[in-house]
Amino acid sequence: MEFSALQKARYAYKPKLPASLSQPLDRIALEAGAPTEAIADQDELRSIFKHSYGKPVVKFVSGRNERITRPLKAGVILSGGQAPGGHNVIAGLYDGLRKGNKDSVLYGFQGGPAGLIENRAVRIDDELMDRYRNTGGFDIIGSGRTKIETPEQFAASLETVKKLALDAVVIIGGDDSNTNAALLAEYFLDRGSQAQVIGCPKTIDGDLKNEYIEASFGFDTAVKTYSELIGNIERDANSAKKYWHFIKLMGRSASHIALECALQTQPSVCFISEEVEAKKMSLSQVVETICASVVKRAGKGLNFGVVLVPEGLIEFIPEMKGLIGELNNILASNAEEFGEIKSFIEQMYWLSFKLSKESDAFFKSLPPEIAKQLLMDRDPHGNVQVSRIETEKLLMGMCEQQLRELAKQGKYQGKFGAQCHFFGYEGRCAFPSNFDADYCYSLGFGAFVLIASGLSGYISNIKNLVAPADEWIAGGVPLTMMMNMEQRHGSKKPVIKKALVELDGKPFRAFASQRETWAAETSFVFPGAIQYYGPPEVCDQPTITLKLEHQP
Ligand code: FBP
Repeated sequence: MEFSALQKARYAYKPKLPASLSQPLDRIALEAGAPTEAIADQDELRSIFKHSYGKPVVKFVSGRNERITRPLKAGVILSGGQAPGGHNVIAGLYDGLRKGNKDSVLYGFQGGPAGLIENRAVRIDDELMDRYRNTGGFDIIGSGRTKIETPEQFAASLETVKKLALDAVVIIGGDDSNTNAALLAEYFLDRGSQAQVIGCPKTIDGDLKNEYIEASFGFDTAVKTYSELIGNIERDANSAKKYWHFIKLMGRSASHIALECALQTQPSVCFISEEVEAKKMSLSQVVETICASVVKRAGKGLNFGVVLVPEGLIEFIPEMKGLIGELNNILASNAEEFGEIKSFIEQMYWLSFKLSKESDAFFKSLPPEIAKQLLMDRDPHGNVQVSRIETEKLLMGMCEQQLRELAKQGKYQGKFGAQCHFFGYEGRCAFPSNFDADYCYSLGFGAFVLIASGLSGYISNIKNLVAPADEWIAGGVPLTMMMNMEQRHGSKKPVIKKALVELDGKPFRAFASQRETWAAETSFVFPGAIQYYGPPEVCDQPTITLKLEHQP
């Protein structure tokens, strides 16, 4: 494989650690707080997590730690969608283990959680690790979306741990994967295994966030990459002055990505799914919002603009949410029968007997391509794969129709040409920003300290992220503390609560206070590419979301 000049230069980058993790290893001690409670449904969770519920939050401080230098064997899993910085989590974990004891061993499970179930492991050594430091992607060991849920899968995971004589497993993933980490930790303890399980907060979507997890890793790099691309398109729109660009952005459920990109680039229109749901906006109201900006700008001779659409929007529009919910249940309970119906027309006919009257009518009103996309396979967690639904095209087509109507009524005299884009995979494997490179390395190093200190059922956490890295506060948070019970596939399950955009939060309020101006006047900002070398105000800035959320 050939390496680019940037990749070679990034190999030499030394990620920064918080001061508490930069001291000699035997000086990194743990300070534990009081026992904790889950955010809700405490009694149910206490009975599910008999051995791991209610542990204290821990912080790394200066002090003596005699256990930290014993030899350890750990395994690591990359779970779910790629996020920039995953390789550095592994690097931090690997370096911590080897610094603790040169006989320590790290295995990487290949292809996500399935690698643990099927015991597909590769031993990570210096040569392998050094090829991936400070690089994007998850290709060092690959990732996957398998969920460890059946008794057989739990038993097989324990079998692997025993065969490899592992002291610990580190699961790098989002809310679902860290829920799985909590369940695995509990299972191991219940079966008398000493193997510990530690999680790390990953997802570009930014929705694994709470008082202790200020940001999930990968969000910083992904939003900066998308913002560069959006800025480039804004510049093109401002130059050619002939297109409206409809840009769908990743963010399966929460709209944190769209919100940050809007704050960075000031587009003409941006939707925040959480607001659409709260205001119960129908699909036609969403279209009307875009058309209002098109008409206003056309009145000033500006027949161009940029619309940001979070991919999760489709599931937050009430009539669509109802339809998707019904489809999920119908398809899950009639999978075989549905699988035998080959043509789309027949599928529609079959569904018309199963859907409610309202959902059936709405389903039939959608363009056939979109209706087909709504019937595609669900992911292993039962979610619609929103990245495969072309919401941007749906909205563009509906705007075209609406504007034709307005023109007939003499309410619009502009010229509407449109282009569609989807920015998702473009941002998930970018070279991690300095922020993500440092944050991820620190999370991995912290995971090592948690393992060496004998903890299980914890997630590695770093706080104070708006400050320079040496002032970051590192430690661990018990996973059960972030959980509640939610309805999943017909029964109540313990899950880590997803953080949606808060409509009374500072980032949303900053956006809402400016969007009317953006809708009428060209207010574009061109952030340019992520910079890795140069002054800190260019290279080492956290996201606007993080800064606003932690503004005193
Ligand atoms: P995670 O929640 O696993 O981090 O994945 C997030 C994401 O990037 C979403 O934004 C997107 O909808 C989804 O992954 C796409 O998944 P896939 O890679 O399976 O197409």
